[in-house]
Amino acid sequence: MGDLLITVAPTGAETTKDDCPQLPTTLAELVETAQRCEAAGAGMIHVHIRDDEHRPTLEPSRLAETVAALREGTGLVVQLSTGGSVHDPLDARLAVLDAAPDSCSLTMGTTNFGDDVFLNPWPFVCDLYQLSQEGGVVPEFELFDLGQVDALGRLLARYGLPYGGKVHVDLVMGVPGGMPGTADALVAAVAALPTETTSWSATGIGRSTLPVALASLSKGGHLRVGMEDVLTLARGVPVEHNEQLVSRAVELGRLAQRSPMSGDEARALLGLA
Ligand code: KMH
Ligand code: ZN
Repeated sequence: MGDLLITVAPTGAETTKDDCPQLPTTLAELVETAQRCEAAGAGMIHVHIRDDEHRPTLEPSRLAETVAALREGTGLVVQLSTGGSVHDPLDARLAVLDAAPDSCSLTMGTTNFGDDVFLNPWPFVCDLYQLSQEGGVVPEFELFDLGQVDALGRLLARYGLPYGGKVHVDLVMGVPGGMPGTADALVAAVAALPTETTSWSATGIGRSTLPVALASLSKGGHLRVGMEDVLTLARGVPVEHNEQLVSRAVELGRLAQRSPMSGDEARALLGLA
C-alpha cells in the first residue's frame, strides 16, 4: 500500500515546443507520457493542453477529449489546470470544469509570475470553488505564497469543504514573485495550513526542485514533479522524458521509506473513491 502521492505535471503552459522538443504537447505524446509515468509511480496527472501549433489552449472539446483519453489509457487521477497560461481569460478558465475532470487546480490568489502576472482575483477564486463543489470536481489548492495559505482558510470558512470532503494542497515554490523554494519557507507554509487540510504536496520550480522535494519528504508531504516545473535533471542535463522525474521522486521516496500511491490510492486520498 502506497503512502506517497506523486503528481506529474508533464507539460505546463509556459515552455514552447521549439525550446523543448521533448515536451509532450500532442494528445498521443501526453497519453504515452501518462502511461509511462503511471508505470514509474505517479498517481495523478496535472494537465495543460496545447493546440495543433503546440500553443497553450483551453479549447473545451479538446479538454474533454483529453480527459477521456487519459481515463481510457491510464488509472491516474486526471487533474485539469484552471490556471492555463498567464494570457488566458478568466471565463475560459472557469469553463475548464465543463470537461468534468476528477480534479482541478485552484490557485488561491494573484501572483507575479516572472515578468507576467498570474491573475486570480478573489471573486474568481470563489466562483471557481463553488463551480467545483457543484460539478463534483475535487480541487487541488495551489499556494504560491503565505498570503494564499491564509486565503484558503477564509475560503473554507465561507463556503465549506470541497466536493469529496478532503482538502488537498500543493505548495508551488520558487516562482519568481512567489514564496522561495526553501526548506524554511516550506516549514512556514505547512505550519500555517488550515486545520481542515488532509494532505499536501510541494513542488519547487527550476533549481529549487530538489531542495523542495527533500523538505517535503522530511515534513511528511507528497511530491509534484514534471517538466511544467523543471527542465533539467542537473545543471546542463536536460530532462528527456517526464518518467525520469517520476522515477527520481520514487527513489527519493524510497530513501524516506515511502512508497508511491497508485491511482486508486490517490483517489481515496482525495475523496474521489
Ligand atoms: N501556467 C501558470 C501561469 C495551474 O496550473 O493551475 C499557472 C499554472 C497553475 O500552471
Ligand atoms: Zn499548471
